[in-house]
Amino acid sequence: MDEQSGVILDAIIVGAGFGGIYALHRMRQMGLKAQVIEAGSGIGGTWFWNRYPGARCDIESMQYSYSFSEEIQNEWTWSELYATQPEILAYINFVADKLGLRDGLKLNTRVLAATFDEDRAVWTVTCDDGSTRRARFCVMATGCLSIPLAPNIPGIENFEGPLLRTSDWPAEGIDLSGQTVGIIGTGSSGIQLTPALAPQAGRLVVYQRTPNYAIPAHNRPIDEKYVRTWRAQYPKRRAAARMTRNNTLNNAGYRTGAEVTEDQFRTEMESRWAIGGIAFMYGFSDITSNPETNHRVSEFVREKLAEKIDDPAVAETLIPKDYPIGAKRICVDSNYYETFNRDNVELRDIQRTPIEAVTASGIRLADGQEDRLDVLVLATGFDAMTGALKRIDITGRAGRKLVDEWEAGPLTYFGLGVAHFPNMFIVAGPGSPSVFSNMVTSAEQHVDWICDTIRHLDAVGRSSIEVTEDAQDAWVRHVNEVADATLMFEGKNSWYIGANVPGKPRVFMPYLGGVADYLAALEDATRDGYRGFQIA
Ligand code: NA7
Repeated sequence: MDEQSGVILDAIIVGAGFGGIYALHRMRQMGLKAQVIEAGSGIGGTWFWNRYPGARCDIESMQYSYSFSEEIQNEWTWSELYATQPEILAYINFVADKLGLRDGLKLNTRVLAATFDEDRAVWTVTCDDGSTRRARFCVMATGCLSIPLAPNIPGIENFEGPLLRTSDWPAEGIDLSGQTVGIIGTGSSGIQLTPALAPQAGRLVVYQRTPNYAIPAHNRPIDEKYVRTWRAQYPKRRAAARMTRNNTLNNAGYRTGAEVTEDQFRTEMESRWAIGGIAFMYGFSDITSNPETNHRVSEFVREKLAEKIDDPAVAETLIPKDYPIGAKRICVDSNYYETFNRDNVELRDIQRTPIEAVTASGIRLADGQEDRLDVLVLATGFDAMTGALKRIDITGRAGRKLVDEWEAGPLTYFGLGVAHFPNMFIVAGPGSPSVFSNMVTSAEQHVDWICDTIRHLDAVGRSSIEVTEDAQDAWVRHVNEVADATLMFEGKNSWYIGANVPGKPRVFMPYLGGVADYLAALEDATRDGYRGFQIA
């Protein structure tokens, strides 16, 4: 679709990740005129940009995939338990082609501003190529981890070698054979990248500020029998996943830590450790809310990690000790800790001995030690959840700016809409289960609700829907109350609470009440005449 001068679209969808692609499909099915605008030169969102070696999803591929089409579920065959970034990117491209969506995508175009015209109930969206488009609805499918952080590390601009970022790794790849490579950052990205680069690099130096807990993935190829079983059970399993806390089948335990004996506790932990992955965190119902249960689980993991690391001094630095497991986003690893047993890999504890400066040829630490590096990689994280939305100049009713409304933290109703911003929807945004769930199915659920809502408005001959301030205040209070009853504020520099970004308000952003209860509450409000929304 080309420039739409004079034409008012039904919807502009910002972002061509899983949410945006599904939104375009659903809207076209409904006969609506919609267009996706995407900054990247291809679709896939997170999976388009984060192409670093080792990048992989940590939700199982049979679950981290669209559920809306049986045909797609049966046609696409995943090759591994946890899909690699290239495979996920190939999958979303396969879906876009199969559904014939290409002509609804405007790539290489960044949305700079979106302004609501109250008199006509129309959004005007302005892009970085100077073009503008108008639409009745604006769907922000902008992603939760799409704005990389530019870390404030002194002298970084002086480094003369290649400076790479995990969040926009060169699409053509880069040969690092024999090079001395420094990696700053040991979150999920650093934890996946380190074991992937170590065999290739001549020497790898990893700069760790906060140690992370990672559960082994035990990734493996999946065979035909496994795929057949899943396909036969898909409807039942997808329905069961919707009834969980995170849209994922994790075989969640219903007992609290206090309800089990020490033997039962160990048996449960050992069996989950042997299976691996995020399901480990669902062994007991109160791991992230009860300090005692959490302490037992954290201790168990610390013991397991210590067994993997040969050098006790390295183990001392690598194993987290002073914050509860799960309070920082849990990582899933393949040989991360073991990689530090290699002769060509070194760990620097920059919490104890900070980076003094990046120099032209490497990194100098506060104790004067200097590492000469050929290549420096930043795996330093994102301005999560609110970053992408706050970078668009969004103006709602009466000239209100989203950046101002969200100055003290994101305000939403169900994570779907914001008071004073009529006809603007967010997909898997703050205030919804979002990053605490399977993002693909959560995006589908949001898009379904948005499309059903547009259908409802059209059916009753109304042109706008807007969250009321009262409903928003009550929802935000509820989101905070649920988070306050957990250990989530104790994670060191956690992006869940904005603590990884200097100056960002410390607010727990995703909704922790669980997908099943969330969907039930949303359905209840919707059935009750869109309670909490004003329709005009
Ligand atoms: P994360 O999890 O935010 O990790 C970023 C890492 O970078 C983390 O270890 C940070 O240490 C470190 N960091 C950030 N800024 C600095 C500076 N200035 N100096 C030194 N170290 C720094 O991002 P990821 O990309 O790994 O993962 C994001 C999500 O993607 C992940 O949670 C999954 O959901 C998938 P810190 O912990 O702040 O001390």
